[in-house]
Amino acid sequence: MSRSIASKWQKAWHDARVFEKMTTAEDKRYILMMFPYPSGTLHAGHARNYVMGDVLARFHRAHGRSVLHPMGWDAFGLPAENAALQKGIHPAVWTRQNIAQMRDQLKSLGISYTWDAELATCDRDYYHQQQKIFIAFFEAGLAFRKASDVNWDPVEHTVLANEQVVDGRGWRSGALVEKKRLEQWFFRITNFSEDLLSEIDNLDEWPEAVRTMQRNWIGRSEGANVSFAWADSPEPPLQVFTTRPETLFGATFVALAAEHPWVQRHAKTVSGLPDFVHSCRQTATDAETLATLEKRGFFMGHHVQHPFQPERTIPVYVANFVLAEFGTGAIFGCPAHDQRDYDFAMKMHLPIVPVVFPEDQAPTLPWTEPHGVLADSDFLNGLSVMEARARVIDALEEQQKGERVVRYALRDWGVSRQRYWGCPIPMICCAACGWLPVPEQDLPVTLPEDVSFDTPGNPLERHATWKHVPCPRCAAPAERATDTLDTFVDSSWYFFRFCDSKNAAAPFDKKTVSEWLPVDHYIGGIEHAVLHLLYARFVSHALHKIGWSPVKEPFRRLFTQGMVCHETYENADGKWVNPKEAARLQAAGARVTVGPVIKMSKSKDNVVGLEDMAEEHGVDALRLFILSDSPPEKDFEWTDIGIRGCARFLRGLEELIEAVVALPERAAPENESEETQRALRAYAKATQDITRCIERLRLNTYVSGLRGLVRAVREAPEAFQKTGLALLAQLAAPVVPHLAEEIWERLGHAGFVHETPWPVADERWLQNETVELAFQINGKTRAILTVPADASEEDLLAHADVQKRLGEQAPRKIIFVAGKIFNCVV
Ligand code: ANZ
Ligand code: ZN
Repeated sequence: MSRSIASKWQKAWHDARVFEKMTTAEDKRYILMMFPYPSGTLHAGHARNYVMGDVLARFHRAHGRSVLHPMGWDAFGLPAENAALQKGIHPAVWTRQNIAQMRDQLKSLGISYTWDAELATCDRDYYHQQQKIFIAFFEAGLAFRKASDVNWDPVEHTVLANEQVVDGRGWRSGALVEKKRLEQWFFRITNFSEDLLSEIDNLDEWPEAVRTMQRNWIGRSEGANVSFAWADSPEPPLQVFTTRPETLFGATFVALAAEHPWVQRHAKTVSGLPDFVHSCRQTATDAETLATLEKRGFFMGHHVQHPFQPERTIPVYVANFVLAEFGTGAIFGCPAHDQRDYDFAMKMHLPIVPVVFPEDQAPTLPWTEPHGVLADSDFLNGLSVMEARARVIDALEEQQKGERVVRYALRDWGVSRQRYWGCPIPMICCAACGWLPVPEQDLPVTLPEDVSFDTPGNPLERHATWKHVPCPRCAAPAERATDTLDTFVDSSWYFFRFCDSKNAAAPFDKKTVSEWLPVDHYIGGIEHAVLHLLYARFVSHALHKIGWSPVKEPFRRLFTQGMVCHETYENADGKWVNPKEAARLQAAGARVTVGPVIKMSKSKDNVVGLEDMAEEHGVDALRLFILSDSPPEKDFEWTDIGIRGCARFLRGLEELIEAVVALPERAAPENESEETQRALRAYAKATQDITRCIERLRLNTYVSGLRGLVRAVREAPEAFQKTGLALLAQLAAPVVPHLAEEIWERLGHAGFVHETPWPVADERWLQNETVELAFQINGKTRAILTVPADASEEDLLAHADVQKRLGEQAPRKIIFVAGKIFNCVV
């Protein structure tokens, strides 16, 4: 039955436009899944995510709430360009094909999307509006140009993202990557560091792990800027940033970044320096490389004075581990208390002066823990690290030799990409007038179609005519930006657009989005805990700042689902083979080694095709299975036995339906027998439990609740089986929607089960319900009590068995888990 009923009901819902109605009732739910990259096929990981969202959407609709449950495509990005390169298909064609295919797959899963709101970030309408946002940011000073170091592939003449640098080499050319200074577009996310950090406190429906990751990424630290006067030059003092100012008396050198202005000024006058500076540039800029880098330095021949001991002079170096873009681009080195400084001092034979001593253990070098007692530190002697830190900063401020600074690790967001398949940056550069936005009437700046991908570099830069335009102000020949926006920009405002996706005049209307935002349930993978979520939060904050958005924080509740995993298989030659092939080989008696259960991935060939599964077992079985067994936040193991089990359960249910539907109509008996009462109690209880499970996203428990209800229907007196099945249809509709409609229709009900209100448990049957409870004294079970489900602590203490066993003893503490244990500690 399953296969044919799926398409039957999908068509019926579609024709009746059951899920498109976006009337905004008072009570709304905006249910959003992180939208996918259209890579071509849906895998089981996607399916789990989308089925979860669908359960919520259907559940809330049944409560009479307006539900926005949209789907779209994060459609720009590099894979499309790679496909173009490898297969000679235009990125747009490749992307559109994939979208069509994945849309069909989602539709065949019966997910109740508000398809009216569908969008793809590569739609002209979408990036048109995004260009307006860019210009608004530019006008508000939130988009700006800055020179920064990039990874440069000297063979392909192109900038590489950090993830395109593999072992210090370009991923495609294999050439050693160089550091290159390039002017690019940035978003000023650092203006919002403080706000983005403090608002995390209010995101109390986000997983704690994600909140911590966001806090760490923003990385607030308090420290000091310290001035070091030159011992041998009248130039203004050198500014140094430190987070450990209390170690100042342990300073034995000062080091500058190769790009530090002072170094640049002196480069010509110091022999050997230009070569050293040049050699510093030949390394990638990613953090790992810098941490593990072999430390190298160049003595500048100059000294500075210690701020509190002017007679003490300190040598100044240029060092390859000092970053130009962090702090002031200069440090004081304290080898006794910092690993990098220690490595550097060992290499350069510099003194190591310990000033912090751990209290209850022998000091090791370097001692990098920020606790202990200060010594050999003048007025700081005897103070703890924290006391000394406050004292030394006060002294620096009093003597005007430094000041307290709050720093954030967060850097401004570089949004330029030297790529074709992205949103063109709507800016024009005129030699006389500088950078100007493309005038509104000339938007959108569209991508030219006649481009080739067979030569390295940026096709937009190479295109014969595209970049040449007149200056919008003086009409002189000028050039447009040939960079496109980082695709993270596309995905950082799509949830605004979904609320108002047809708006041709603006990215969105403030009033319209205020009816829907914030998103009530945002569901996606933990891999987006930092970048995507932080960028999306930033864009909301920025849009709020310029008055466009009604909210600062876009996502009220965040849920990160676990991964879908599968066994891995190796054939006799040690090659990964997919589960289907493995089964075939095993059946043929060939050797197959079963490997660990890991996240489904193409590289390990352990992905199961959704279409095969739906074909073989039915869509509803697939939907039911993917939510069963493990809680949604945990990883889920896809097994053949599991999906077969679900398919068998649904076949059993179909048989039950046939039998019940065939029963003659009979009036319910007047008096309620023991059996009847048991059935009605089970129905009421299932209603209550299932409702709670869905509200709390305990979807695996929801599935077991449905199994329990089917059992209750089987055991119910015949006169109550139809009522039971009707209830089942309603309660099961969110997860097995096609079968639910089928049951509803077979029972002779008109309309869609999806348009009936969510059932409410009959209080009468809940009150009489009893549960079994282990009564313990000091953790030892003394009796199993049968008590009303809503019995309170007091009720239990008054229970005859409890009284008898406790006797004179009064419990000191009571541990009470309703429906499970009642433990009295005496
Ligand atoms: C002196 C000192 C003594 C430091 C000590 C640490 C330990 P975190 O804490 O990771 O935020 N630093 C400052 N500017 C730098 C730059 N441009 N490039 C490389 N390193 C730089 O890093 C702050 C510490 O990193 C600062 O505190 C500084 O070294 C170094 F026992 O100052 B510290
Ligand atoms: Zn001009």
